[in-house]
Amino acid sequence: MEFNKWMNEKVSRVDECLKDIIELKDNPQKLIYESMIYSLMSGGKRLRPILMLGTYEIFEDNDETILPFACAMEMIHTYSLIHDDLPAMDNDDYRRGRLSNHKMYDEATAILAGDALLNKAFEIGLESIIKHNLDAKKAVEALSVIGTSSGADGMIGGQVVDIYGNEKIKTVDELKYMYYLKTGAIIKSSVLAGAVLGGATEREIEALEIYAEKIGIAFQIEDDILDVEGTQDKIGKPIGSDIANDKVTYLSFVEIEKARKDVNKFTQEAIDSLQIFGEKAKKLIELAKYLTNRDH
Ligand code: GRG
Repeated sequence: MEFNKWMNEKVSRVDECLKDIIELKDNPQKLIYESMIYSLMSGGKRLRPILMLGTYEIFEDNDETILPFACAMEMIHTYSLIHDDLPAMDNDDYRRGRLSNHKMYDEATAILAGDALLNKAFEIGLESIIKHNLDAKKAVEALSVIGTSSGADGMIGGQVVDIYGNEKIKTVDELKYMYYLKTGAIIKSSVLAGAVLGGATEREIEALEIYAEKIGIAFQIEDDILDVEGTQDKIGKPIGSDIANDKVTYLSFVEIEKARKDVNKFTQEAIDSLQIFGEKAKKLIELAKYLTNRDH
């Protein structure tokens, strides 16, 4: 199937699954559901679920049973964006061209919506083991990888380093470490959860680990480039905001032309790591190119 059609089909199925999971009911806590749905259904690209589904496709044809895991990834990502926008963190009034969650609702609701999305992610993953009669060992391993990548030694750790230690970053390797935790870890766990659920061998996991790490760093450098090029306003982030805030980014260490070359280099290394899968990795190859050629 042609790549764009494949992507659109995956996005629709993830959207449908998310809608089924977060159902608006007329009960006293309805507000929390409204707030969760507001951010979950606000035009995210669904990159992490698609990475998981694309990886799983290397091993299995029918991804219906792992859709809840893919949705779990999107819920964790959405929670992180809601909390990242809060006044205590990045203090952003807009996200994806719309009011951020705490501006649309209020801070308490935004904090709780993020918390509820994080809970829901693990709830649906665990529920699906029973509902789809999944291999419990693989499913628990996948959830464990997802949990670690979003916690203190993953995304939350990266956020802490960025908030409290950004100005102390002195080398490109220190910056890459922060980026790996903050952005790369959940990109990697999206790929690895798909691999574990699909029954990948150790050698296959190793190859996919390299793929995920390389696309993660390429994706983040591309984000830094987009920030100075002024295309970030499309997703509601003020143009050049990281630079204006004197934040250390990849462009604090290298010229923009070199940064562009590095994006291409890491993308190519990601693609090269997939050689052992042959034709089966075609979608992951396309995804690597899509992720790092973003004006979307
Ligand atoms: C609050 C625990 C906590 C963590 C926040 C993800 C994050 C950590 C902060 C977001 C800030 C940021 C701009 C990170 C760079 C990675 C990035 C470009 C995220 C946006 O991901 P996309 O492009 O977003 O997949 P969409 O809108 O498509 O879902």
